[in-house]
Amino acid sequence: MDSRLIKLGEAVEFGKVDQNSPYPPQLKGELGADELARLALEEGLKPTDLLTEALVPAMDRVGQKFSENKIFVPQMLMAAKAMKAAMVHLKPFFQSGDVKTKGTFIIGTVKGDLHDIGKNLVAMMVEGGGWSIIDLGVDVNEETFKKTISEHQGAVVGLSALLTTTMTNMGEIVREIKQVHPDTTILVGGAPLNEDFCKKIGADFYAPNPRGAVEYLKQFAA
Ligand code: B1M
Repeated sequence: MDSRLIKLGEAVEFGKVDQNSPYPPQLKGELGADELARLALEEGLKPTDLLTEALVPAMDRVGQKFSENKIFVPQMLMAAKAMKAAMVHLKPFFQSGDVKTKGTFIIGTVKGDLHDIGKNLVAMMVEGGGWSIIDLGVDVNEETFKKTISEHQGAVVGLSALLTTTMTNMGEIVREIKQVHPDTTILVGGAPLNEDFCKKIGADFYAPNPRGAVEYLKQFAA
C-alpha cells in the first residue's frame, strides 16, 4: 500500500489529530491526520482510497483494540477526532457543485447513540449525490424526527446506529414516524444492522454503506 496511506491510517489509529497535537506522546512533532490527509489529496491520491484503505480500516483496528481491552474510551475519542480532521479535507470531493435539487434527506444517529462518523460520511456522500441535507446530529429521538419531517414534507429519512443496544431504539423511531407520516421512506444503516433487522422494524431499505444509500436514493430523484 502507498506509504502515505499507511501513515494516515496510523495517525488516525493512534489519535494524532495534527502536528501541534501533543497526543500521543510517541508521535510528538510528527504530522497528524489533518496534514497527512491534505497532503495526500494535494499529491493526487484518490479521496475514496483515503477512505477505504486508510481511514475506515484504522477505525476498525481501533474497535478491535477496544474489544480486546488494549485501549479505552479516551483513545477511541482521540481516534475519532483524528478521523474527523481528515474528513474535513475529503468533504469538498464528495460534494458536487450542483444545485441540490433531488430532494431533502433528513439524517440522524438514533437516541442513545453518540457515534457520528459513519452518519457524517453518509450525509456527505448523499449531499454529493445532489440532495439537500438536514443533519440532526446524534442522540436523536422520534419527536425530533417527526417534527422535522412535518417541516419538510416528502423528505427521505436516514437513521444510523452503531450499538446493538441503540439499534433497538431505531425500531421505536421507525414505528413512531410511520404512524404519523406513513408515506415517509426510511433507510437505515450502521455496523450492527442487516437486511433482516431492517425488515423486522419496518424500515424501507438497509444501506450497508454510503454508496448503497446514494444508489437507493436515485429512484426518488425529482
Ligand atoms: Co464506540 N463502539 N462506543 N465509540 N466505537 C463501537 C461501535 C464498538 C463496535 C467498539 C467495539 O467494542 N469493538 C462498540 C459497540 C459494541 C456493540 O454494540 N456491539 C462500541 C462501544 C461499546 C462504545 C461505548 C458503549 C463504549 C463505552 O462507553 N464503554 C460508547 C457508547 C457511547 C454512545 O454512543 N452512547 C462508545 C463511544 C465511542 C466514542 C464516543 C469514544 C467514539 C465515537 C466518536 C464519534 O463517532 N464521534 C467511538 C468509536 C470511534 C467507535 C469505533 C472504534 C469506530 C466507529 C466508527 O466511527 N467507525 C467502533 C468500532 C468499529 O466500528 N469498528 C465503536 C468508522 C465509520 C466510518 O464506520 O460508523 O460503521 P461506521 O459507518 C459505516 C457503516 O456502518 C455505514 O456507513 C459507514 C461508512 O461505511 N453506516 C450507514 C453508518 N450509518 C449509516 C446510515 C446509513 C447507511 C449506512 O443510512 C442512513
